[in-house]
Amino acid sequence: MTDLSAVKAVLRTQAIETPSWGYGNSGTRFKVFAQPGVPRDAFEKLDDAAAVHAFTGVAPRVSLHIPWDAVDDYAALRRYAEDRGLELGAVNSNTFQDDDYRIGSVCHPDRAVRRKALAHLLECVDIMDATGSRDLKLWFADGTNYPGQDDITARQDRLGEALAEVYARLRDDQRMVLEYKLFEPAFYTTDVPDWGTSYAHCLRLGPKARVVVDTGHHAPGTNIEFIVAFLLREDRLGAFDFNSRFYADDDLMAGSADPFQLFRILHEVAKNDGFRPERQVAFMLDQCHNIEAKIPAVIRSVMNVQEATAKALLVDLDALRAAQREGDVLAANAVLMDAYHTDVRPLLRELREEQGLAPDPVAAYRRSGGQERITAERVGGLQAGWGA
Ligand code: LRH
Ligand code: MN
Repeated sequence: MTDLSAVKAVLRTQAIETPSWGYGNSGTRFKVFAQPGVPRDAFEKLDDAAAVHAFTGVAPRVSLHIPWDAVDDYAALRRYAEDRGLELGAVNSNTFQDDDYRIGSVCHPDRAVRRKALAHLLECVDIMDATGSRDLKLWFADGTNYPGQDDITARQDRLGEALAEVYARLRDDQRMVLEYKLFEPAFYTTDVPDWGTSYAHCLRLGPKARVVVDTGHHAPGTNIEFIVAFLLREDRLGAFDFNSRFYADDDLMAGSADPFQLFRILHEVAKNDGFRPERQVAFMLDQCHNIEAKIPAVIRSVMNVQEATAKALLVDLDALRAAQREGDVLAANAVLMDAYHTDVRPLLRELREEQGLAPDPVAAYRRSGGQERITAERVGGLQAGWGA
């Protein structure tokens, strides 16, 4: 039988990093819908992230995206965050929104364009020095759309060269986490398309390089928990970008499309001690709230990750391993399904009350009038968004 106080101990220390861009306007190529009360700058995004942390108690860090969150004084941004009980998390580079990057950034055939992209990556490390962030998060839109457009191997050489220069710039307390994605915006080759490519580059670079698993970046039917188990075994799982999808990189609320998959992924994390701080796995959300209100959507997503985590921690590992040893297929599967079918909401409500929080954060936020207040206050100015 699983010890509930041990489960609560892990849940109490859980830290889910929320994306600054999740509070801004976002959309698809068809439309980016503006919503009332959306932040106009990085400081207001931090205010919204602080609201999520205030109601959930487990969202103490915010990921930044440069230049979407560019400010004149990053030390001031850090103080602003700390004054609100927040930490600044991963710094995300952006080499996918400049006309010069039409056929690539660090993989571009033109050395001058590669140098420009590299300069941006190095600037992001300078920003990390000021924000106190540990992780440089790298996702490259780089790829090709047609066979023959460019040389696959040459592009890997260019990528490796840029990553090595960035790696050399990292302090000992800093890391780079390399994100892969099967396709989009490139539709023939993507230069970091899968976990194996990211992992191989990380191995070449060194121990400060790890892989980011974005749950929306795989071919349909991919067993993501296998990738997670493998990377944990190799000590190369750096971070998750949690979201969910029905089709492609839909970036929907984590756990909303496939809560069972999120549970299976977090079961591999729990079973391999991935929640232990010393394993240094960052649990981040990477979502876009194209049609739904942003702050309640992030609160709901944090709760979905909490619920999947609680269920994963409730798996009776002794019973599971006994059934696996005996080759008792049905019994082993039943142990996992028992945990998955456990209603953990009473346990989480109790935990929140013990932490002095309202048992239902979404309802509490609605009652707080926070949404009405920011809608009334944030009038005029340019709403934050992807700027795509
Ligand atoms: C790319 C991605 C990446 C971020 C972006 C907002 O699809 O997952 O993590 O840079 O979304
Ligand atoms: Mn992502």
